[in-house]
Amino acid sequence: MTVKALCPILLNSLSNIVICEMKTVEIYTRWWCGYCRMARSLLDKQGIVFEEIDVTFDREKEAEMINRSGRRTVPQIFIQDEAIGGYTELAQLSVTTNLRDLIASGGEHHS
Ligand SMILES: N[C@@H](CCC(=O)N[C@@H](CS)C(=O)NCC(=O)O)C(=O)O
Repeated sequence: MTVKALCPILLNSLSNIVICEMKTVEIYTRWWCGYCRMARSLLDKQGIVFEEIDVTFDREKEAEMINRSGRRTVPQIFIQDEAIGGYTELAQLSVTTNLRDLIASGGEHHS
């Protein structure tokens, strides 16, 4: 799924805001999870909009997370359906890659 969003860094010559497509960012969490808090905070600080899926009391979504990621720990983060990993992997990725560029249309992620 692709979300249409305002891309604030792209302005055309007339200073009109250009609508661009951003990659979907999803994060599976549990409410008590410290790594989830850190992952949300990192994304928030970079101004990245994400969809949070709280699996604390949701066995179906938890099964979906395990099925998609092959992992049982939270958080599990996906960028445009690609499994990024947990907070540790997201933090590492943010050191080597500009996450905002990554999620902007045309951004590439090489793992
Ligand atoms: N290295 C992982 C650590 C994730 C982790 O340990 N998450 C805890 C919650 S904060 C968890 O899911 N624990 C339950 C378990 O290990 O089964 C990351 O950075 O996401």
